[in-house]
Amino acid sequence: MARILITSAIPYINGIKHLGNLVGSQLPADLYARFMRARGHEVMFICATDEHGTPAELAAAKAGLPVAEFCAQMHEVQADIAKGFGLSLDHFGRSSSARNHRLTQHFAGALADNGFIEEVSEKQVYSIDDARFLPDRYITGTCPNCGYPNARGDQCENCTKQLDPTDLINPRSAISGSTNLEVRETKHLYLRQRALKGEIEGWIDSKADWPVLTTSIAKKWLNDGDGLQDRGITRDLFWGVPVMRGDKPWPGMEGKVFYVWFDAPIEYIACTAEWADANGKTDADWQRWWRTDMGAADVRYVQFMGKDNVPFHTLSFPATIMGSREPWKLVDYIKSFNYLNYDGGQFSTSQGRGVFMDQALSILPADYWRWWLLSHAPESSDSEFTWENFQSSVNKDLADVLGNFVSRVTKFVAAKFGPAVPEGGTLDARAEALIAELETRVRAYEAHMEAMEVRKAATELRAIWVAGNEFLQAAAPWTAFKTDPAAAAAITRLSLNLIRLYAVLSEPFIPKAAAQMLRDMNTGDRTWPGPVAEALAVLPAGHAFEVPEVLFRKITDEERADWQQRFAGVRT
Ligand code: B3M
Ligand code: ZN
Repeated sequence: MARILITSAIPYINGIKHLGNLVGSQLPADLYARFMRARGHEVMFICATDEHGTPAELAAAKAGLPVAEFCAQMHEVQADIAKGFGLSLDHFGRSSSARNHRLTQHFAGALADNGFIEEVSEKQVYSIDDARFLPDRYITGTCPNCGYPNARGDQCENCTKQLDPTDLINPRSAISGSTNLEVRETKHLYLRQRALKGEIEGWIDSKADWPVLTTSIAKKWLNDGDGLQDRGITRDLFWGVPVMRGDKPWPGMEGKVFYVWFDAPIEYIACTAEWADANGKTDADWQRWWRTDMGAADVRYVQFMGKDNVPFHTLSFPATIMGSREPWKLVDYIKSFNYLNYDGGQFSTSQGRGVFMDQALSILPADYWRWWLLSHAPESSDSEFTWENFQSSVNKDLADVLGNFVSRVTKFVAAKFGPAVPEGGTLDARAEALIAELETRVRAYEAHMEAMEVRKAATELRAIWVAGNEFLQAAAPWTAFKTDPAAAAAITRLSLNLIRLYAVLSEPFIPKAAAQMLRDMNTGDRTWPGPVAEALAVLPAGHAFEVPEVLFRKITDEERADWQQRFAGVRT
């Protein structure tokens, strides 16, 4: 049994995430966590809301709420939605927690003690009309790298380049739109990432097994001309973790806060401490996940995120950890994702374009979305959500293949034999061939899941469902029953066992349907299959079951057209 630490990029508090965000972080992380638990490993699956920085302040101002109150409310909203999607988090924390305040200040202190912090007097954009500095997202303008006209002061969402507000061409205030800006002197702390470049590079080079998407982005920002820059880790903002050197005041830094991207990844650690606090555990209980001197040396740590978050996780956060010279766990594997597009354009939070998590759940149960999103995960390239594709995948894979199999088998057996696993007969050559095929497919499915090849895993799972359906069609127990009821009994005994096996295998993708299938099969046996022949003999003759209600319903053309229209515009 291994110990596996899984973190998903922590969603900003400023609004409800769209399906593109979900499929690039929380959802595949959940898939992996569920699979690893099913295999008997000890899993810690962590996510939180990212509550600091300009996005939080701007959104709170828009909502007319004090920022702390806005964050508390939005955290609850996001926690409910996460639950609605079946995300099996061990803890959903908050980056504004006391734990994260202390830990962030601790890291800054350790970095300073080791000479990796520099105080820099720098020029920041000041808005005369707004009477304040405009860090990060308080300012927008044209990206100097790619020319995108709506780049934010911290990063261009078009080309993923990390920016400084003074880099922007034609800058304007995000609060007032004012261009009445000037550059003023202000003092900030810089993390000397450049001094750690060799170490970071050596570490990235040692990760030969990382996905190309992850390493290519990391190397790009490491080596491109102005590659790894020292970065400001403090801001002139009101909301955030106050700048302290450990638990001591930091002279000259009064009234400033740490930059959101400095404290956000530290929340992965702090959140695990929040988990311990919330569950009556000790510090040693969370430290065994994070401190290599406390047992974390044999933890495997996997992160999930969209490609725009890769630079921070391959360069900045590792620099924080390495520069602390303390034995914190570094990530072992980073699974990153491309973008999911929406119906011929982009999903966009700022523009309210696409389907958002709450809206999705209001029209269909989570499993429908989970299946489509995961089976179309943007792994090797961007992928696209269209309503036609969504309708046809759900109707074919879930309703026609899996749902139909379950319903045909259970209804037939209940009608002809009564609602229990039938007795008699032996497996024929066709059944043996099915078992052999499933043996190969189940092992392939496991391998794809281990490797976090999400689409390949989904394809294999679908093939596993299809194999059962084709077997049932060819074996035709309804025909056999007329002449040879024992043969029909053997076929359906195998098929009822297949339902249980499907529930176990499918649980990481469609947990609610899987739970219903197990309930209907009247079993709590969710043992991951060893040899398939054994897994298909778990439910013995005489074992009672229930005929399920419809597992998956079909999406009608009218619904599709209706939703297509309803979600064509912009969310207000
Ligand atoms: N909050 C990005 C986002 O919500 C950002 C990730 C932080 S991971 C430490 O899209
Ligand atoms: Zn750009």
